[in-house]
Amino acid sequence: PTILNRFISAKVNRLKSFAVLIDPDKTDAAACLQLIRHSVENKVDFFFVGGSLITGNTMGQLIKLIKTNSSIPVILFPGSNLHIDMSADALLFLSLISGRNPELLIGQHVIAAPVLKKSNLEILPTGYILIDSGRQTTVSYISNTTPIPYDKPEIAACTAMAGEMLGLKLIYLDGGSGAQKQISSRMIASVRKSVDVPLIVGGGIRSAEEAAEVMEAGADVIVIGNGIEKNLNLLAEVSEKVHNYNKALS
Ligand code: 1GP
Repeated sequence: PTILNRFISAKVNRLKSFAVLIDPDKTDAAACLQLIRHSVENKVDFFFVGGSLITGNTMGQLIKLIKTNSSIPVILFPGSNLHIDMSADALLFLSLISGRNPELLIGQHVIAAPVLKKSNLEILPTGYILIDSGRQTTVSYISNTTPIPYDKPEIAACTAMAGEMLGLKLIYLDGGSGAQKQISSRMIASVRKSVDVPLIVGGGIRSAEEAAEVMEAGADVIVIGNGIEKNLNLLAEVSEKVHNYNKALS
């Protein structure tokens, strides 16, 4: 099945998935190999690779390392059209619908489209919604957009609804990497009940308990980057939560 179908069928069956975000700037080959091994052992569902600002030139090598050591799908999470790598499996084709910066709503997409059309990457049309997480994150600075206020779930819900009506296939609610706090359960629940498409949630999740809250509030896919960079044990702890949740359903 395609990756999009994996997202959809998990959502329909109320199963949760776990994505590990790897920022190519923040890892060296040895650390990355360790992370890949832990991810395989703990049955991580997806790797997201990318970031809003990438300063090095190691993304290709990183994806190659993942590909030679695991069969976990690699999904690009690009900050711009410079962050496209053909060796990945899929690309979150992000439209930053919480913002009013036309470049990130459609501009970069027009430039990337002919290249993507010829590629083997699976394109995942994604409504990307940034939420204010208590402090300015790299993504809000670089994207030059105002995130949705933390305590305005109705704005997030209406934004997600509009994204779905525009035909976007996934919604990604993000507090931004290194967010001070995770997105509130109230907001996640409100978005969840407003749309049918799979819901990805990330930003600032630093414990298995926080991951469980996000999952229980209605996220279909949980994304963790920073928390695992700082504490590799979190990977196994979150995986266990996700798998126990899924087991309890069956
Ligand atoms: C950021 O959602 C991701 O775009 C993950 O955030 O690095 O804070 O886990 P963290």
